[in-house]
Amino acid sequence: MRFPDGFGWGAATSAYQIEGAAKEDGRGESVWDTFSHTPGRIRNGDTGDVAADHYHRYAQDLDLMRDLGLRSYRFSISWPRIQADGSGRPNQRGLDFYRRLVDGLHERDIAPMATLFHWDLPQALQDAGGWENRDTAERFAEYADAVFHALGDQVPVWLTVNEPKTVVQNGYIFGHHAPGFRDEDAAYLVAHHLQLAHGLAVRALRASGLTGRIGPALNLHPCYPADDSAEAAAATKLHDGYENRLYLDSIFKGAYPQDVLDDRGPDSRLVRGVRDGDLKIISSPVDLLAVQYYTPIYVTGDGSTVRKWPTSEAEWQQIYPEGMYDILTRVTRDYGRVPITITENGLPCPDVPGADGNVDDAGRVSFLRDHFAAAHRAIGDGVPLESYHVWSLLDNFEWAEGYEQRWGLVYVDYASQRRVLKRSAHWYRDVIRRNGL
Ligand code: GCO
Repeated sequence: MRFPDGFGWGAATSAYQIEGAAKEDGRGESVWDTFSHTPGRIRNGDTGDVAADHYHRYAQDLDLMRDLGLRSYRFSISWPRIQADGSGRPNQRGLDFYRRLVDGLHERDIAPMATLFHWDLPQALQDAGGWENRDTAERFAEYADAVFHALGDQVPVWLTVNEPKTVVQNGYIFGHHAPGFRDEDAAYLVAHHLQLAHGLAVRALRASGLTGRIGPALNLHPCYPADDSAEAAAATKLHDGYENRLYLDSIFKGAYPQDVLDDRGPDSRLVRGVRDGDLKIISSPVDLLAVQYYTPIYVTGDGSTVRKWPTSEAEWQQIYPEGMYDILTRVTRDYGRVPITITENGLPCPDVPGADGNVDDAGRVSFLRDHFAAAHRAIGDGVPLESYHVWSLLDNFEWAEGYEQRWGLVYVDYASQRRVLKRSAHWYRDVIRRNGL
């Protein structure tokens, strides 16, 4: 099974999950600093203060990437490193770190792919209303502009907002991610402002005169009816609206899905918050779509969800490689042949080094093999998929789960910060070398 020549095999991380160095070189606080330091929010009271200490060990981590043969590395830029309180003159020391990282990638022939926002909103902006405040989208465009000017000559691909849906659902509906609210009406206004931020960043890149490509990073969930009833079919359609079309239709069709708007109602903060011209901004043409696929969703007639497949250590994740094929082909069918990159796919495994020091994550190898095969089949059926980033390069801070779940190709011994290539990393290196399975 061979992939197209030049296929971009890669791995992904995000700033708060790996960097540590929470107080260094002028970095300000983000909502995740606040949230993780709030007792009871994170498993075992873990925080990202040190994480995988990547801020100090990035050179060694770059060497690991080279040893793996990665062709692409997707990372995120920490907004509070660039603007400690979310506005004003950029912090040169923060920019310098990413400059060193990007230069180091080029020296090793690895293409950088930079995400502008992976959830670490400067706390000062949260104090001013966060994503409920429309002004935050404007602040984001200014921050993006500063980053484009500092790094744009060396970064070929930009991703705007990582998984807006997760901020909406986990941050504002369920409350188990920062900022930890439970306010559904606010949540969908937040969705709009995150989308607006995305569109304004796309425009800022175009206005900069730089040649880089840019797109959104969306976690998409194929939704299936849990049974054959008409009720389940109808509930699945609306569920798909909330999970997928709310973000895809706005960006690629310039309109929010009517069924979701109707379901929110005319008095909702979402419907009242959309101003003339907003959808024009949100649907500013993008160069690519980044898809993150982890799990399918099965919907019953009453709109609740059920599981059909075994889960990983993450109880929300059912292992279903066909879902990868379904979501990729569906996006191409419904939204046209925009180039696609997979920016996340992976699973947590119970990774423990054996007596010989090796980490035998056989489950990750078979998971990745099956998902690569599904992606390959989608390419064969016409999906313009150009790259694939495994989540994650390193074990890291898995948000509310702290350090308990290990998602990396590379094991991190947090006490010593020693890195060990897991069996899956060795296997992946061979996949990349052969450009296939
Ligand atoms: C994301 C993801 C990552 C997670 C991964 C495993 O939004 O990009 O949430 O940050 O660590 O998806 O849950």
